[in-house]
Amino acid sequence: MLNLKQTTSTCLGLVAGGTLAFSAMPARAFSFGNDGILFKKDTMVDFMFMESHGAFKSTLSIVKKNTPTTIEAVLFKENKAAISPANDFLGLCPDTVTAPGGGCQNWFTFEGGVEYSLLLDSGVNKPVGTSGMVYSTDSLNTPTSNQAKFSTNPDGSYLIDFDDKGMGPDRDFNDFSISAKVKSVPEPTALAGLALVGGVLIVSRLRKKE
Ligand SMILES: [Ca+2]
Ligand SMILES: [Ca+2]
Ligand SMILES: [Ca+2]
Repeated sequence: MLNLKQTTSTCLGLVAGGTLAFSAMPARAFSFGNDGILFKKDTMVDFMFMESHGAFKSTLSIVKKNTPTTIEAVLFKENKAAISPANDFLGLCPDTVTAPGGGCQNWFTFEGGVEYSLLLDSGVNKPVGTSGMVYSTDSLNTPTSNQAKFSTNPDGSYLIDFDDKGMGPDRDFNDFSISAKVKSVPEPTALAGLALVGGVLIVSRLRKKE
């Protein structure tokens, strides 16, 4: 009987802790989209270059929101503007685009509590003199505009498609495309699962003792 009480209280403690952590968590534990990139804790994100379809020779970097022209890290760089004008200036890795160290993948550890954005710099844009820089965070664009589309893949990773504003804002959102996988952030579903497992454990143990 003593053993049962100990087991039960341990399980209840586990469930209570799990439920508390779950309910204390906001609907989204982090921001990763057009409102900005912000994690509570230091978080690593893996990036993969998909393809580009823009006439410019572009570079994709990470910046802090408060210092949007200071490059924290270059993720991917077009070493040549495109393979050819065919297929809306198709660019592929490693043919025309690579991470700075070569390869088609890169990663960055975002500091917890610091707001970041992705920056696609296409150099001198059209019309000439217009900034060729577009940000994934809408409010950093001048004037404020949406230049990157975030969508979610079935495996939970993100697809990010940029429109570089070149040749006017044609809104094609294919000028530079990457995928991003957020690592080491506990998912609310995992915590809910833990609470559920704990609950099932109690019920089954109580039944065994009956
Ligand atoms: Ca290009
Ligand atoms: Ca475009
Ligand atoms: Ca394009």
